[in-house]
Amino acid sequence: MSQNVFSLDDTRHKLRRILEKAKQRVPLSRSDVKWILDLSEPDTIEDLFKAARKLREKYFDNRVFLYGFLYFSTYCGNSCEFCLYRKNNSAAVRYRKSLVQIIESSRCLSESGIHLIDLTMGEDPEIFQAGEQGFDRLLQTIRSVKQNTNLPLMLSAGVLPEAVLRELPEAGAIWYACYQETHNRALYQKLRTRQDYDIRINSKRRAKELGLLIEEGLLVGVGESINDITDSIFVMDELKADQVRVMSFVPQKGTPMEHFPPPNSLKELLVIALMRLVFPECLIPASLDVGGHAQLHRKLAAGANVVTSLIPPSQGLAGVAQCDLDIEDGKRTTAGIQSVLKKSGLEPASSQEYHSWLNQRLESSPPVSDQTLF
Ligand code: SAM
Ligand code: MD0
Ligand code: SF4
Repeated sequence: MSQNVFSLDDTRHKLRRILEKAKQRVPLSRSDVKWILDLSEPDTIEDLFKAARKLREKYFDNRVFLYGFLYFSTYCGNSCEFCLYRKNNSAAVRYRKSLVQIIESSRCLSESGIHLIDLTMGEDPEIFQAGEQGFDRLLQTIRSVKQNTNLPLMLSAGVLPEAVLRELPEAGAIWYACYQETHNRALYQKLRTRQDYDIRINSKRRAKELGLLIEEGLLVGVGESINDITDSIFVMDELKADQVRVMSFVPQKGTPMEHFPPPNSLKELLVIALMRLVFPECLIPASLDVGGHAQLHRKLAAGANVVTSLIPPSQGLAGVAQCDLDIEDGKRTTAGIQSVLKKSGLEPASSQEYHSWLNQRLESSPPVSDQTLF
C-alpha cells in the first residue's frame, strides 16, 4: 500500500474521532481545532461539512433564521484598516437615515418575513460625540423600530458606554453585536488602530452580564495564523457568545488594505464548520455580505443556520463588506434567497421558533445582579 493511502486512512480515522467527540459534546482540544483548520483534502472536508450539517439538524432541524440588515448611518469616527467606512475614506458612500426613513425600511424588512432587524452604524460622531444626548437619540431610534415592528432587535453600533448598554433591553434590543475580528492582540491593534482591545472585549462581557445576548465575530484573511483562529475559538467559548461568526476579508477601495490579497473562500467555510462542531447549539451566520447570493449555498452547506445581511432594495441602503452587491436587484431579500434555501434542504423558521430559541438562551444565562458584580 502506498504512503498516500495510509495517510488518507489516518486522516479519515482522525476526523471520525474528532466528530465523535463533538457529537458526544466532549470539548475539542487545541490540537483537534488546529487540525481541522489545517484540512485541505477535499473528501475529508466534505465529510466535515456533512457532520456539521448533521449537528445543525440535531439542534435546529431544517430551520434557518433570517436577519434583516439596516445600516442606518455610514459615518464613522474610527479608522479600522480593513473597513470601507473608516473616517476620511472618500470612496465610501455616506448617509445618515432620518427616523422616518429608518422606520420605513424596518417595516419593509418586517413585511418580508425576517426574524430580526440588525440596526447597524459606524461610530457616528453625531452620536458618539454628542454625549448623553447622542446616545439618547440612538436609544430613541431603537424604541421606535421596536414599536413599529415588534421584532427582536440587534444593535451593532460599535463600543457603547456601559450606561447605554444598560438601557438597551428596555429600549427593545435583545442582542449586542461587536466583533473583535481577532484575539491576537498585536494583530487586533494593527486592524483596529484606535480602539483598545480590552475596552472592546469587555463591552461584550458587560453586555452579557446585563442580560443581553452577544455576537462575537472573526475576520479571516487579515494576516491571522491557525493558532490565532484556535485562540479565538476558545475566547468565544469563554465569552459564552450566543452567536458566532466568521467573514472573509474583502479588500476595500481607498483603505490601507486595498491591495491586501483576499483569502481563499474555503477558510471561512472551514471555520463555519468548526464553529458548528464546537458550538452546536449556537447561531452561526452565513453572511450575504461576503460573496453575496452566489456563495450562500456553500456557507449553509458548511453548517451555518442564520442568513444575515438581507437588505431591502430601493431604500438607498448599503452593506459593509460588499456595499452594493446583489442589493438593488433584490437578491438579498427573503424572496431572493428562497431558491438557495430550497436547494439546501432548509426552510425559514417560524417567528415562534426564533422566539423560543431566544427565550431558552436567555433563561440559560440570566443577568448577573448588580450586587454580585463588584
Ligand atoms: N461600526 C461598528 C463596529 O465596527 O463594530 C458596526 C459595524 S460592523 C457591522 C462592521 C463589521 O463588518 C466589522 O466588525 C467586520 O467584521 C465587518 N467588515 C468590515 N469591513 C470588512 C471587510 N473589508 N471585509 C469583511 N468584513 C468586513
Ligand atoms: C452582516 N453586513 O450580517 C452585516 C454586518 C453587523 N452585525 C452585521 C456585518 O453580514
Ligand atoms: Fe467604523 Fe466599524 Fe468600520 Fe471600524 S469597522 S471603521 S468602527 S464602521
